[in-house]
Order: sequence, then C-alpha cells, then structure tokens
Amino acid sequence: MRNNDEALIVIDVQNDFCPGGALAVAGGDEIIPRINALMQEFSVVVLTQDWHPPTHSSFAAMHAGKAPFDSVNMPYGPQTLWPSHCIWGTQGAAFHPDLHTDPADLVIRKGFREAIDSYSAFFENDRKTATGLHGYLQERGVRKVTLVGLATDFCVGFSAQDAAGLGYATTVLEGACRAIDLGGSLAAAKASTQAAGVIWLD
Ligand code: VGL
Ligand code: ZN
Repeated sequence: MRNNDEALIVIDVQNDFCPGGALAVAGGDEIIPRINALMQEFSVVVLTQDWHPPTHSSFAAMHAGKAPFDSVNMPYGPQTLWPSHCIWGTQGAAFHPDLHTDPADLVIRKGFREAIDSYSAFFENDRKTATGLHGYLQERGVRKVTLVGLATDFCVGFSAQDAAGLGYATTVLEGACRAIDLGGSLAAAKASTQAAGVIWLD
C-alpha cells in the first residue's frame, strides 16, 4: 500500500469507450485487469464517469450539418463533436462490467451540463467550472495522483494537466490508458502535460 497522500484516479472506464461502445477506444478493455490490480495499492481510489444528458452539446447530432469528430465554436472555445455517448442512465454510461468498482471511495460524474463538455476530472471545458474533485482530494490530504483510463489524449490528458496545475505531483501510467488519437491529439496531450510537469510512465 502506498502513502495516504496518493490517489489513483480511474478515468471513464465505461462501456461506450470500450470495444462495441458508441465512442469505442481501440483496446479500451485491455487495461482493466491492470487497473483492478492497481486499486489494491492505493488508499484513495476515485472513479470518474462521463455522464451526459441525451441532448448534450458535445454530440454531433445536436448540430445541423455536422458529423462526429468535426469541431464547432462554443462560447468557451473550440469543441470537438462526438458520437452520442455516455448518456446518463444507459448501459453505455455504465462502468465496464469487469472494472472493480467496490474499491472506489468516490465516483465523480462530469459532463452533465448540457451546454459544457467536461474532459477533465477537475474542471469542465470552460476551464473554470469545478467538478468538486479538488476539494475532495484536499480534504483527504492527497498530494500525489496517478491517472489511468480512457482516453489518454482527452479525459486522462486534460485531468493530468489540471492536476499538475493544481499542484499535485502527477503521473500518467500510459500502459493503463488507451487513446483516441485524433489529428495528433495524443502527441499534443503528452507534450502539453509534460511541459506542466506531468510524469509519463509505462
Ligand atoms: C472522452 C470524448 C468525449 C474521454 C469523453 O473520456 O476521453 N472523450 N467524452
Ligand atoms: Zn463525453
């Protein structure tokens, strides 16, 4: 068991991001056995769950003439459009059945506001609206976070960026993540998080 000031944050290991899901990430389910084993090493374990209303503004279907993976300008900046995914209460939004959820201390949902997407576990895509995770981790005395899950270049990468910005010693275990890799997004996520001090390990 590691120190009490270290948390494992498991990002979005949900059916829709695994093979067969609405926004499937290649090999998304392959990381689950390692994540389950890692949970036993940490005294603080947090799961995140992408959790969208059926009419979420990040869905291409809500934008006439747009297709998944196009981009639009939202009041908070550019936003990639996605196939409809992780609609709250559906099987697609449920955790993958192989993921151990019992060891989790906290499940944090994000992306539930229709007008704002939320990649990061800490702040929504306006980069201002807090999810509450920072307050929780502070109250638990957490100073170091290890991030795993889906997808490396979106929700994991944005969470890592924010964690480092909030002052946590931040590690991404890349082998326990899988990426979407849209137009160089994986390389961009790595470069920007490394510049912020995030350590990437396999
Ligand atoms: C994610 C795109 C849209 C992710 C969530 O979990 O990385 N990506 N919603
Ligand atoms: Zn989403």
